[in-house]
Amino acid sequence: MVSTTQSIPLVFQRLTPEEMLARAKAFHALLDRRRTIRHFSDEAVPLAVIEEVVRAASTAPSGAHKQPWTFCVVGDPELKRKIREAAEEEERVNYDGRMSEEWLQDLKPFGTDANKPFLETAPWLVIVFKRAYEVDPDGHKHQNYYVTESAGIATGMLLAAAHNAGLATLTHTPSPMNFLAKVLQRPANERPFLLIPMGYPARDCTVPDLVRKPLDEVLITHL
Ligand code: IYR
Repeated sequence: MVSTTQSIPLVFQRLTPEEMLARAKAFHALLDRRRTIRHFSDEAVPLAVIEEVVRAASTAPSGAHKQPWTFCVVGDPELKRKIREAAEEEERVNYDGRMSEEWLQDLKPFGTDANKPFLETAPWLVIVFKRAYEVDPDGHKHQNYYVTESAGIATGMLLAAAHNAGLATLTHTPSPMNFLAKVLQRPANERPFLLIPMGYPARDCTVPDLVRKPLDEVLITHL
């Protein structure tokens, strides 16, 4: 028999058009102040804040509500050191020939290189794993659906929640990322998706003077 979930009344706050527009504008203004940073302060951030941020991310919609994600939160200096070492090893190969000339040129404005001190400086590293499938204790496997889309949405919500909580982030992809599953001893069904250092910006933190695409470049309206 197909199991069903009991339906309950939706809790939904209906807003006036004026409230909708005001809130949409305020939310855009909030998100527009989010910047990826690469210079973190080593100041401590309460774990309780990170936990709430992960809780917010984990409200994301997902294929068949399988919630195919695991968030590893790392504050242990020894683990952070291991992660930095492994990431820098991969990045040295990337910068020394695995990335194309065009790619290296495209990265010039960001001043990135194979050194990743932020992996030790930031008080917290949040590593998002996508769960390719589920495994019962008896070894029986179950499918997950739209795993990449689901993990991507959850990660977007994680970044927004962190920013809203007053934390800065970096979406880091030290590819290939398999070393993260090894260092963090994750099971075979979990695949590293993104590594996100979280914390306060360093006092002298600067960011590239980027311009976001205007609405008419990203929006096509069919009336
Ligand atoms: N993973 C490398 C390279 C890198 C790639 C992209 I695309 C970026 O937007 C930034 C960096 C690194 O972290 O240096």
